[in-house]
Amino acid sequence: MSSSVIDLLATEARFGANNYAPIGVVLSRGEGVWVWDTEGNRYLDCLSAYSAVSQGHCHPKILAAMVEQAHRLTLTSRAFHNDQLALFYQEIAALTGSHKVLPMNSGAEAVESAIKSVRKWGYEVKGVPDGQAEIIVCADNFHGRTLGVVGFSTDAETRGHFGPFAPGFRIIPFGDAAALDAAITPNTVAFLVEPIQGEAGVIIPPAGYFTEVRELCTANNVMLVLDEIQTGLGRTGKLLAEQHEGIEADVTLLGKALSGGFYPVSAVLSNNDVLGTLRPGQHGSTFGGNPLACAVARAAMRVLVEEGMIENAATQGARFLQGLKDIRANTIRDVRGRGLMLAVELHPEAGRARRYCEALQGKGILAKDTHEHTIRIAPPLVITSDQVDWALEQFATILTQDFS
Ligand code: IF1
Repeated sequence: MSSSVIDLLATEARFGANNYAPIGVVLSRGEGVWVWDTEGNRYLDCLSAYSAVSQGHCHPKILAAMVEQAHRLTLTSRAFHNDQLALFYQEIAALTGSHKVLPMNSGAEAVESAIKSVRKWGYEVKGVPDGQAEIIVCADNFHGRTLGVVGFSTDAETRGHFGPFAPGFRIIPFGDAAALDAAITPNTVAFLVEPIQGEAGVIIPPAGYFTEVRELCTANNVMLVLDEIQTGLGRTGKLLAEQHEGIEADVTLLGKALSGGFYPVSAVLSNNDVLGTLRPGQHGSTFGGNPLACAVARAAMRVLVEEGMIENAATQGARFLQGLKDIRANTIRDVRGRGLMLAVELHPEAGRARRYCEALQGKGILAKDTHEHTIRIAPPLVITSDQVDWALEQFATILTQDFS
């Protein structure tokens, strides 16, 4: 590492809150699936900023839309209309089939907004007594970092010493429809769940789980809220992960790739009832729905469809998954994934996943460990067969080494 890079790291360490432990690479440029560090080394990005850069780094059409809009108008607040918001609504509704849209910024804000909305729906439409609304969530969930959200996390690091927390949440095991059935009460307003649990290690629920979940929610007048912030917009090889299950959520949360990584843009999508309960003055955001965000999101959605990225995620995801399964290495305990949301779980004796990610860095691949023993793999959806094959060679080399 050059002295200037060492200076950057030292300055970060000196002034920054110490809430991250990044891999030791300082990135300064990106294009498509590639990123470059300050020394000019190139890496295949197998994290895509936790799936936010699905369209590839610095996609030229999203960039052009952003620059063009930034020259004209960036922020008006919602005190006035802007000429991008209606077009954003129209296009996201057409893409997803949703009826109502609430634009926010971060993913966690979308989750918070959904919680507020389903509670309000519960009181005003379902008839739950005031203050009694219950929301069911799953163990090992990840829905963001705000106080409301970490309050129903089951991860000690995520929630430890941040309390006291808001009441009104019940936690059940993921993938267990009987547990949902047992947890629903007359005061249950919603079931909030990830279609595939990302942070938990890319956990795919048993086949048929979501069909049963959908039936239980419908039968009990409970809103099914799918957090598709990570799984949505093509990541799993379909526009929405719910399509693999043949179901439709009542409320869908999108974020991350909604802007192609240019800017924080999130959205709550719902049927008419849930977002219909919000009246002027009851919810909002200075930046939510701003013209720059809308222009960026419109371009990000357009290229996803026009450039066949969703189909490519299905095709290359299947190739990547099969290639990982074909690697014969006794370090590997399990390989799983859907589309380009993949994970390799290592045997605990094989050593920590972090070591493997550092070794991958040496081979020109950036990937991120999760939960000690799992390597998460989520490249941009524009990855080609040749790039997948090259990545697989690097994975094979690293996984057949022993870092224990
Ligand atoms: C970090 C994980 C990924 C999410 C789902 C909401 C949010 C996220 C399903 C909140 C965010 C991120 C945040 C990031 C780490 C990351 C993550 F490892 F923690 F689980 F992606 F896999 N719902 N996930 O995955 O969205 O407010 O961040 O925009 O550094 O905390 P946000």
